[in-house]
Amino acid sequence: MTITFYTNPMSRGQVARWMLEEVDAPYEQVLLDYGTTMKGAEYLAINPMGKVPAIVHDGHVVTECAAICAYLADTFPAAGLAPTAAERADYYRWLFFAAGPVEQAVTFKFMQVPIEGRNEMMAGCGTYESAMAALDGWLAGHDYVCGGRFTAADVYVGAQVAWGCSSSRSRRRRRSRPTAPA
Ligand SMILES: N[C@@H](CCC(=O)N[C@@H](CS)C(=O)NCC(=O)O)C(=O)O
Repeated sequence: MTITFYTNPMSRGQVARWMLEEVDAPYEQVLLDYGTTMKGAEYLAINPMGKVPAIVHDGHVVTECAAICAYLADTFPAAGLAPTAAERADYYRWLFFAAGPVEQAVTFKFMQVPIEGRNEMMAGCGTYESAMAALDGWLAGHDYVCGGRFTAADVYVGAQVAWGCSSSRSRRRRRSRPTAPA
């Protein structure tokens, strides 16, 4: 059954698109605009957050990039991107770590919200440095997120790393941009 893929080309929807292509799923895309169709009643009935991406497959809605990656890996097993039983621990551990702590840490850093003092205990990501060190420590010793082969976790974790790198590059570019004369 064809998947309906709701997205905007300038969004995390590109992660879902990458995964749709990896599993070779039949899909049709619906492009939504920020602030208008993305917040319209029709789309809010699919994703009440009014955010992309979302997919609808066989009457089921899946939102959240990491969930979409895992769902597609499970639903299209011929692509071989779902974990085996032996790979599952590392797969879920780092998939959820990237969707939670890594995403939070990068977002706080991009927004220049410091996590200091006792807040570090409350914030699930700890500090940016601790979250990055944990991921870096794992990837330094492993070519893939789990099991020595490419899985859906590599799509998602890889996309999060690429997004983090591009966020910090665009922040540096914004900082170095000359200010317009008053
Ligand atoms: N946790 C969601 C985040 C989705 C998200 O924030 N998408 C942004 C685009 S990258 C969005 O749709 N923003 C539109 C808005 O909030 O109005 C995921 O991983 O899919």
